[in-house]
Amino acid sequence: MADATPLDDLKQLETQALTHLQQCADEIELRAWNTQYFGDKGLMKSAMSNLGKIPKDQKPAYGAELNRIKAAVTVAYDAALAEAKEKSLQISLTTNPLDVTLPGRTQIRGRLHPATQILQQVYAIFADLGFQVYRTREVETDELNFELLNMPAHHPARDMWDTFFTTTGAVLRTHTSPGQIHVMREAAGKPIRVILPGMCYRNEAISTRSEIQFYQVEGLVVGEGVTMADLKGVITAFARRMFGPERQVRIRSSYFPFTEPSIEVDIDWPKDDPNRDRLTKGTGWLEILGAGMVHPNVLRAGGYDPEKVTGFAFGMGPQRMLMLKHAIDDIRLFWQNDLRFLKQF
Ligand code: FA5
Repeated sequence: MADATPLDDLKQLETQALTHLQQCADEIELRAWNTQYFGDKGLMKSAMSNLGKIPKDQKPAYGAELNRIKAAVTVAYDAALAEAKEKSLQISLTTNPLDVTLPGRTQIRGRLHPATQILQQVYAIFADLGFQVYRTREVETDELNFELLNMPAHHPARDMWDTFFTTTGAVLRTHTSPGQIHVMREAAGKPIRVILPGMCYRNEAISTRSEIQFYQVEGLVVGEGVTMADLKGVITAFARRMFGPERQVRIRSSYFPFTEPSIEVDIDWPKDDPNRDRLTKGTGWLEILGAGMVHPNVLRAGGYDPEKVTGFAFGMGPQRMLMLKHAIDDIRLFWQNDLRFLKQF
């Protein structure tokens, strides 16, 4: 048998490449095939570099045949690759069908926490009544939280507020009332009409109506001739705007060491709510605020002369107000961060 000629070798390379190509099952195998034949160290490349060793008279025929084979094999490869891609597309469409007619997923938008929303409503109403917002600190001294509010050490009224103390003897404010002293000292004798919103802390039993951490909004008005009638007017105007004219407001006399006389204000719980009795302990009313005429000792502590000016103050619970507005049956829902609750506002 005669020795294989260089042209025979090329023919054999073509047959081998095409047979190999047919055996490739998918795109990955096809790409490997491509590297094996057309890569830098591939078989087609080495056939090219053989050209130098071919006897001169056979070179043109060898070159022409090599070009023909390269073209033919490339066409076959491109066809096989296109077919493999189509096949994998069909597989992904049938195993993972995409229904473009389905409605899109709705984007969940962020929103303000209900406690923030009610605070903003409170600010808006008081802004219309001419009140400015003033912020004061959450960690207070015993002096500010109690003493200057007419509660010296051992005053029994301190028991009205179960207090968290820090390791250095400071207190987490139990109410926003110490802000009254800060404002008066800063206003230095000028008339005052402000609200002071902020977080308060009490070491007390948690219940459906009381949390250990809750918002209050303090109000303070100081000036010449400020009377209890002004306090009543502001509170009822506020309640009308917040709850609507049909809801009832009840004003009761009460006691706070820093006001004299003192009152508390209740709003009637929604009448059609089945939880009404439980949440109002059978009374039908829920307390939203304490208030009164600023005690002369407190005016003096703030640098004002009680012979010349008078004032009123109030401290309200915005979360209690939101409970009343929407018949929310448990104040603990506010800080549980359950999206089912939060999404309703
Ligand atoms: C006070 O804290 C007084 N500083 C209010 C005050 C200010 C009186 C100025 C006079 C002059 P009281 O403890 O009642 O009072 O709280 C006032 C309001 O805060 C309550 O009516 C209630 O709405 C809210 N509140 C009180 N304790 C809690 C609590 N644990 N959880 C949620 N809200 C509360």
